[in-house]
Amino acid sequence: MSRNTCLVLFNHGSPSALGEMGPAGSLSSPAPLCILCLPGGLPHPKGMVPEKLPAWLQSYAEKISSLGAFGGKLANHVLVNEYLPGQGIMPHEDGPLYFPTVTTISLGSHTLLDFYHPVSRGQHADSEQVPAPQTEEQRHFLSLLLEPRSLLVLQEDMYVRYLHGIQPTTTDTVTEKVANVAACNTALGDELLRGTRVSLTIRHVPKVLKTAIFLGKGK
Ligand SMILES: O=C(O)CCC(=O)C(=O)O
Repeated sequence: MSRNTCLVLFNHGSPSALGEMGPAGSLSSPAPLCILCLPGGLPHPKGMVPEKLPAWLQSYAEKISSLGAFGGKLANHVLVNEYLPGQGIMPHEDGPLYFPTVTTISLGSHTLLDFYHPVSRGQHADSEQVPAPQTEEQRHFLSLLLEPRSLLVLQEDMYVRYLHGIQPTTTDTVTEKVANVAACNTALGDELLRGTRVSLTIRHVPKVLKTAIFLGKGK
């Protein structure tokens, strides 16, 4: 295994690239376990240290890139998360370090990916900006059912304007908020029991360093 490969090392959380996401969870938290992140860790604002993907991941990266998902560029970053039933990921945005398209292959179980309006800013009479009181439920406006062996391509407004997250639950109810029911093997009102899900989040990081030697130099 190369230096930048992390295997079963950390729970998904914390990095500054992830907009409104909360702090890193402990291993007992309802956050997924990151079982593989290539190159290791999240991209650095100064640029990502490039690393060859293993052949099995490279083939998915190439297939998805050939669909034009990354504006003609090749995917160069893959995050593999494992979610046990009851685990989810807090509403977050993926941030500006990635090409603004995220592609996700779901394996094992289904899940519901929920979309949220960002916390809106209310305007005071003295023009001071204050967060409007909104619950997460009020901000949740749409969900997508991600079936096993499906590929999700998320871009444009769904990437840049809204937050996405997965509820830490063991059962999902198919409600009218699930926008892709017609395309799925399910019906309104169904209760779907979650199993273990592994997601491959495949992205393109535009800012890539030529060599690791630049990291840590200067400001
Ligand atoms: O596992 C998923 O499907 C979502 C992962 C995600 O939102 C992320 O890595 O930013």
